[in-house]
Amino acid sequence: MLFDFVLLEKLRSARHIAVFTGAGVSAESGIPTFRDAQTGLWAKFRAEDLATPEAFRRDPVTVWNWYAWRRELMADAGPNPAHLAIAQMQQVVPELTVITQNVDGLHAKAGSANVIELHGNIWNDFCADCRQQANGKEGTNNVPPRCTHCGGMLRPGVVWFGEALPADAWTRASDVLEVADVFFCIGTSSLVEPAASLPRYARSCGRTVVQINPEATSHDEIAQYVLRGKAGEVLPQLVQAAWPQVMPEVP
Ligand code: BJW
Ligand code: ZN
Repeated sequence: MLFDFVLLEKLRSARHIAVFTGAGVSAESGIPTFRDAQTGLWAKFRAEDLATPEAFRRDPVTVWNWYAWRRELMADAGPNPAHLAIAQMQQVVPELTVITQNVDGLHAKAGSANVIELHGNIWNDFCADCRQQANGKEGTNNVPPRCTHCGGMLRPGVVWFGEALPADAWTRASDVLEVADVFFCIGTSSLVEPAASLPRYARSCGRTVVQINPEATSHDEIAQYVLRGKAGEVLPQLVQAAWPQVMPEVP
């Protein structure tokens, strides 16, 4: 892929780069997205039955087991060339912040040091009653396991529909937009609020917005650069073009 010379210059001179990611970044690791036709989770399952606090109250066993299945998929998955290219950019950009909607922890596994998880992390269970973190100390004989503190049911540490995003994560993400020179928006359908408003906010703050996605999304309109393709293919090529010293040539 050939890249715009001005974009490459903007990347090289950036002091701070923000990388906002969605499920598409982990697709090439074998983790299903949510809304892709046929392969997306919501093509087979109903979000209302699995990813809301009401669903957990109604049927905690089904919800717990669905997340246990997702955890198995994620435990077997490793970072793909997109995660690795993002982590490699840290070597050449003075500051790089990943703002992710993903709950799989693969950015950290790839070596990204500064990751803001807007929708939580699937491995961080906490008690649905007293909200105490489980820290692996849960009683394992029950489904869902019980809180050692109050006996309440544990739930996965993700943000469900109708729940607020972690306040500190949201504040940190908003602060990054104020200072980042370039804002990447990668592998998200940009349909879920409030995260989907971040690229618009970044643009209104005067940031250079770069969208990477094989499909069109509403954010194509606000991005100055739209790179059409899979993140695991486009990102390594882009990093190689901008900073040949950090990445060997991609065939
Ligand atoms: C590739 C690729 C490759 C494929 N390379 N790309 C305003 C308007 C309307 C509604 C709302 C609103 N504000 C709030 C709402 C309600 C709701 C919402 O947004 N609903 C809309 C869907 C209609 N939002 C909420 O409820 C949020 N909470 C909230 O607003 O609280 C308010 C509140 C305040 C105070 C007190 C109480 C409440 C919470 C949202 C939580 C979302 N949770 C989920 C589940 C997480 C746990 C889990 O994993 O199970 O988060 S839903 C799901 O969607 C998940 C994702 O993080 C999120 C975003 O999905 P993402 O990442 O964009 O994935 P996809 O599948 O949609 O897209 C994949 C993309 O990748 C596609 O574009 C592909 O083309 C692309 N792709 N292969 C690059 N190889
Ligand atoms: Zn508890």
